Amino acid sequence: MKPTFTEQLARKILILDGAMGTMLQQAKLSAEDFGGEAFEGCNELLNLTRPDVVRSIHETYLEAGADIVETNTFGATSVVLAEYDAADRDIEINIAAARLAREAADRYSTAEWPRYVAGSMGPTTKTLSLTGGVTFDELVEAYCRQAKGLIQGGVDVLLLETAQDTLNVKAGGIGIRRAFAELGRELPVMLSGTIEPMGTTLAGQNIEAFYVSLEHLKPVTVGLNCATGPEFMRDHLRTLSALAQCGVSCYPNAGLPDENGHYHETPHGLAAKMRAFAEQGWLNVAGGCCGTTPAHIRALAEALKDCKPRTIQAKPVSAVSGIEVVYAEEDNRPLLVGERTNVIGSRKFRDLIAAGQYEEASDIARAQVKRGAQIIDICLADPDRDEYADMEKFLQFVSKKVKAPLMIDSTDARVMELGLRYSQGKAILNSINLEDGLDRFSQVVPLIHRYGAAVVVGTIAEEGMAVTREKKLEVAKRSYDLLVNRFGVKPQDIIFDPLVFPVGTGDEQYIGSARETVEGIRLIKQALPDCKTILGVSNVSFGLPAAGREVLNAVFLYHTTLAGLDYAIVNTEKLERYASIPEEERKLAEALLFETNDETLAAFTEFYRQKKKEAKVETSSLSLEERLARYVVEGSKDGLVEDLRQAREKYAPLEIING
Ligand code: THG
Repeated sequence: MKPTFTEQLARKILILDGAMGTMLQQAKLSAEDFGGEAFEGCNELLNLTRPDVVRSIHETYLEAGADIVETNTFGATSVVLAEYDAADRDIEINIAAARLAREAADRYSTAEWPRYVAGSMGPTTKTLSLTGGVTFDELVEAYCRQAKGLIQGGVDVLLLETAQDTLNVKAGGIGIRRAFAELGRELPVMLSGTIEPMGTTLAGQNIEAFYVSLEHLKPVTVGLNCATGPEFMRDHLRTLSALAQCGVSCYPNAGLPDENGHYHETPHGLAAKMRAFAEQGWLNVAGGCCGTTPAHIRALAEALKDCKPRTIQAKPVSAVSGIEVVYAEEDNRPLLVGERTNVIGSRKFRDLIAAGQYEEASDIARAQVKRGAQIIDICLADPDRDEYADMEKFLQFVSKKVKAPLMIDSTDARVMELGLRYSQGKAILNSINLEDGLDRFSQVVPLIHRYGAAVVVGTIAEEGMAVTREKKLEVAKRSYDLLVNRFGVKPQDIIFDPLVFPVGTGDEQYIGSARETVEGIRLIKQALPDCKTILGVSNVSFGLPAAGREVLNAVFLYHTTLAGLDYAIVNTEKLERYASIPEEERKLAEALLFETNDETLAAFTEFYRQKKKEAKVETSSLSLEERLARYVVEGSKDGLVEDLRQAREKYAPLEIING
């Protein structure tokens, strides 16, 4: 029996065919061949009007040694066909194209050398992250229809290629799964992205971010095509090969095009460069894109015929992404999550959102990143407002303004889903727990599988919030078992939050809770080493004098980090460095954290009340000139507006600027 595509992929480096477009150009087709002048240039229509031409191109590539031929359907989604007023012919075109390729492949297929058909699915002419002009759901629908046509026409594998925006690919992946469900049949899916000469996709991601953002689609291969010649793909391919938990594909253009759009890489040149990749052990699928011809594919097949296919060496990583990727690793703990884009946690942010000043509100996210935030927590759950509507508006701004991964802080699964539909990257859902039994898990986990995401899991169960270390561990283990074994979540995508309670509110039930949280982290990390941990660090200092809060937060962060903390939600603009905290203050903070009682609380509070008074005296004893200098040197803005007004009365503008 003929081996399946996936079986054959394990046996050899599969040779994918070369360009379709170049070959069609050489066929010197007239407007009539396309079905009239209005359709000239719509290559996909040729599957219906000139099947003989398309078939013979497939055969030429099979003859040259291709294991896989691609259907002539790169632009055969309704979204693209609409440009020729042919949107409603999408299904018909895809079925016909798949049949043509199928017939050709079957004619060449033998027991010793099986041939396969990949259903080509291009990026369309619109991108969700950049151009707009199409909605997420429209793309899902268009890709679903294309996939159904291709599957019905008999392809072996679907190939989402020349991806420039992972949000389009996510929509494509959802459309494909819908097609599988409707047809009751599943095929493997290959993903191939296009990295521009500047080193990223058009939408800004590098190959790592690209992979991390799409891993949830469980592709059979991920790789690179188009854009450039092979040499520019070298570093991206090395990186991808080290990361990917699936096969790796590469089918470059025949070099960079010249000003006339011609490609100059020779068959021999392309084959030699690809062979060098194969010798590094980076390849499972190799072929050609724009400008490549049957001669290129023949040379490639010959050059790779005794190279071994890549085997997966990499361990699964724990990573999230926005436009940029962030790895959660032992050596970069704790990752800092900016807390200020939170309507509950920041009055300033809340007021900006309430005033509809989304641009300014998203500047807060940017400021957090500028001061060290690697991820941005976003909460728009203002009880007086429509969270869904606010989230939708804010995401449109923030997704353009920060490259960092987003953390969607909400209890509403609809709001979480919205967040994922605006993230080209792999976001974090914050959070779920067992408070209402399995309800939250069953609502949110499907989103993780559908869009790709990591998830924060609070140690809260039906009986309430876990306060002791043992209870935190118990709830974490129970959640893990359900999430991993029942819901199919990857351990690397689970981030446990063992909960932080305030130490300064005098609340009896939380006495000793800071130590329990530190030890809870230690126990969870020991028991579930593939999972990560997170804390909302600033919770610990609720209600304390502002000057002391950041010191307490920093000291708590230090101890939780020693215990293994992976992510810390903090105000990165205010975060104190532990090492620069004077010993006296550190001791006051440690006493309050770990020996919480009336005396340690009073000592801490008194110290910072006093300190604040002294600080006030200090600045007001400075002259206007000294204060102005301080704004520049320290970057502080307290009192700046008033002092600038005074300065303007005293000096000409140039004098202020000059000195
Ligand atoms: N775990 C997880 N997510 C969380 C938390 C957590 N998200 C929200 C919160 N806790 C973490 N974020 C904040 C944000 C702000 C503050 C504390 C925690 C804060 N804000 C000032 C206050 O309330 O006093 C507001 C000051 C202002 O208005 O500017 O302290 O634990 N998973």
